[in-house]
Parts: sequence; C-alpha cells; structure tokens
Amino acid sequence: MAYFFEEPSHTFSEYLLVPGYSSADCIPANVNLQTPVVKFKKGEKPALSMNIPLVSAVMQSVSDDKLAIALAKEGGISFIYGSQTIENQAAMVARVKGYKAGFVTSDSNVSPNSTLQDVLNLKEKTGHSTIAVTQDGTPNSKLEGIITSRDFRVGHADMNAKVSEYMTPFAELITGKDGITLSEANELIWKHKLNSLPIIDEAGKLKYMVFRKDYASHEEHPLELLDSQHRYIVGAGINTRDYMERVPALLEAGVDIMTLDSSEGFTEWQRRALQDIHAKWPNAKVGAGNVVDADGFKFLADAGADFVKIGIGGGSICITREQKGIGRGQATATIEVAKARDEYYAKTGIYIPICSDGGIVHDYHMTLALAMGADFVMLGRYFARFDESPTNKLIVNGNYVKEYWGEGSNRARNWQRYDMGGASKLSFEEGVDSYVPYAGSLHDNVSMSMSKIRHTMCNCGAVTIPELQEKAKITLVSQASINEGSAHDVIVRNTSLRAE
Ligand code: MZP
Repeated sequence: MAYFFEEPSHTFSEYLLVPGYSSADCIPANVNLQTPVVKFKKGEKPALSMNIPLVSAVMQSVSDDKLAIALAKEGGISFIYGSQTIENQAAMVARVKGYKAGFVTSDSNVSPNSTLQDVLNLKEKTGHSTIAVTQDGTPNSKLEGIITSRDFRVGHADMNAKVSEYMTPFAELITGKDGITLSEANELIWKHKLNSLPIIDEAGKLKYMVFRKDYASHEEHPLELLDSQHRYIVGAGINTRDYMERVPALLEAGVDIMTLDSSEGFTEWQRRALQDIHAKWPNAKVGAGNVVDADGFKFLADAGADFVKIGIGGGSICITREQKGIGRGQATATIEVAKARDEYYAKTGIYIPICSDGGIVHDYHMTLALAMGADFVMLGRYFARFDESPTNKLIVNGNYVKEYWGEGSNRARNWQRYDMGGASKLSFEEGVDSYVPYAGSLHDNVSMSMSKIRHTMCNCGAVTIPELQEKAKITLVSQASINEGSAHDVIVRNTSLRAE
C-alpha cells in the first residue's frame, strides 16, 4: 500500500516566528550571516562558506557572469546556468574569475580617427562619458588618449571632427602600470584629482580602467566573497548527461562549486554523476538535488553530495505540480530534510549543508527557511528583477518589468533538468515564461533583505544562523491570522514604502 504522510505539507506563508529574549548584544550590527556551503567534519571548517545565505538559481534568466559578480560582491554565490554550451558556460565562469574588482575592461572605446558623433553615439549606447581612445578602437590596443563629453561642446564643435583633435593625448595622461593594486590606483586618482585611471602594460596597451566611483563601490562591499587569490567565488550548474566533458571545462575556468541541476534528484543518474565526478576530480565540490524528504536527502548524502538542494514544484515559474502531481510544500520539505541532515550529522559527524530552493516570495520567507534548518536559500524570481540579471527590461502596461522564464519552459528547453532517461528532448513544459516587476540594483535589494533578516534574527535572540536554528520558535498560522498580518480594515494611502 502507498505511504501516506500524516500531515499536509505547508509552505512558508503559513508560518511565523515567535520572538525570543533579545539580550543587549543582540543587535543587527552584531549579526553574522556566514554559512557553510559544502560538507565538513565535526570540529573542522568547511572548505567553502558564504558571507550571506543567498545563492542565485541555475537559470538562463537569472545567473550569468554579470549577476555572479554582483552577488559575489555582496557575499553570496551565483550558479551560472548550464543550459548552454560547455564553452559558453566555461567562458562565463572565466569572466567572473578574471574580473578584478575595481579594474574594468573598457567598454567604451574609439580610435583617433573616429568622429565626435561616434563618441556621442557610444555614450548613448553605454551610458559612459569617459571613452578610451586606442589605436584601433578596441579595448586592449595601444592607448592614444582619453576623450570625455566635457572635451567638446555639442552644438559648437563640428560633429564630423576627429577625436584626435579633442582628446587628452597620451603624453598628458596620468596612467597606472599593469600589476598596480587597487589602493595604489586609488592613491593616483586622489593625488591627481582624476575621475578615471587607465592601466597600461609595458607596450603601452590599455589593460583596464579604474574609475573613482568603482573604488567607492568596492569600499561599499565589506562582505564580498573572494577566493585565496582575491578572485570572486562562482558556481555553475551541471547535468547528469555531459558531466564528464562539462566538469573539466568548468574546473579549468576556475569554478569554485557546482551543483547537479535537476527538478528531481532522487535518482540513479545523480548517484552515478556524483561518484564519477568525485572519483575523477576528488577536490571538485558538487551539490545535488532536488529532493523533498528524508529518504531523498539520505540517498544523496550517501552518494557523496557536498550539499543538498530542497524543493520540487514551489518555484514561482514552476508548473510541475500541475503537470505531474509531484512535489511538496517548501516549508515541510525543508523541515523534514533539516531533521534528516541533523540525524546524519549526529550519526556520522559529517555536516551536509542544505539549500531551500524556490518559492521565496517575501524576505521573511528567507529567515523562516533558515530558522527551519536551511543553511542557505536559492532564489530565481528575486534576482531576475534586478538590473544585473541577463534578461530584457521592458515596459508592460506602463510599468517596468524584466523577463523571467523557467528552465522547463519552451523558451529555455532545458530538457536535461527534467531528464528521466530516454530521448534528448523536453517532452512537455514544466515551467512558464513570465514578467517580474523591475526592482533596481542587486546591491540595494540584497542590502535591504539582509537588513530585515538581521532584525528578525535579533527578535529571535540570535546573532548567527546556527543560533537562529537552535532558538527559533515557529508557529503555523491560520488563514485569519495571515489576513491579520497585512494592513487590514484601513484604506491604504501610500504603499510605496512597503518593501517586500
Ligand atoms: P523562484 O525563486 O522563482 O520561486 O524559484 C526558482 C527555482 O525554481 C529554481 O532554482 C529551480 O529550482 C526552479 N525552476 C527553474 N525552472 C523551473 C521550471 O521551469 C523551476 N519549472 O521549477
């Protein structure tokens, strides 16, 4: 006879945290959101931790190199999507690893023979008013000068005039030598009152630009997540078909952590992939999933997963539950897997971090997931709304939106994510193509969300995530008390200050 779970499964919106005692030290400034990403033995330190408990979803519409850099700056990790060629995915990883905070490859370049009109067109396109003048107009050829929009007056200057007539020529430029540190570059910027500093190599070729505003932004990111060589940490999604080719390419590109990306991970395919990868590349770190119960967790733990991802059917773009009738409320799944993880730890002395993936709608859902035992959360919709996500920003019905589509939608056609053996194709859709409201920069939004988590943790008397997991008091709520929780019985005048 089939097994019946005794309780219905629940999702985050059906729970609330009940405050605990907050001591005088329990203030948001003292909260440390550091959390392990990969398994570790009792008494040892995990090989990889994050400074905030957020990772971005393995999705075309969420995690590319740009978002990965922005999230690593805040202390989290992006898993660059795997539903692209091995070469393209490895190139994205390499771009994150090659990115030097504060040192940018110039994206606005002209040659001395370009016209002032070319400069205006470029400014319109990139939004940047400092333009490098290089020998052939490419980002890394010989630096000939710099032209900015302050060097000529539109309406007075002849727009067909050559850049060489108006630029600050190389001889008059202050430049930095390749290999200079960011603080040394900053010293030059302040000493000479510059807005930007070109960095050149021995042959006089342009390598990078350092902008005054970027240095300030670097200072704004005290939690940035760096490897031992001061490069940003980055993750990538892999599948159970081409891992023997994809994994070495990603490792070669410098990937720090990978995850098997599947809508349902309690499978022989995941076990084989984990074992093959660990046998061939013993230092590679690979998460697995998704599972929604203790059996699934134990299976992946025994198969060698470095972390386990939880969640089936709860994603905002996901229609798996409607299409196939499989899944489980995200809160119940997280609670059960956390219990299994703790039992596994007690029995083996090995702590396997767990990640609650999908279905986070409000910021407090993140805190609930952590309180219920998740070490970190994976989000798609949340990140898709930001400037840094890879998709188009459009106006729909007078409002700015960004595109957001599921990996199981016809648009992504990521059949490997739904692969249960058989033909190499998506048999039917398990995701939708959608819009999400545009929300601005990742930095502003993540700062706000982390601030809310810190405050809530203090309400619970906790200054670390393990402490929250130990001390949290969590209650199921009735529909009537859910209604009571938002503004009610008033006519709301202004909702603009009510962030999620
Ligand atoms: P959310 O943050 O948008 O609610 O959910 C993101 C998660 O949904 C992803 O990390 C992934 O686990 C899952 N996902 C991605 N594509 C689909 C789909 O097309 C999906 N069904 O369910």
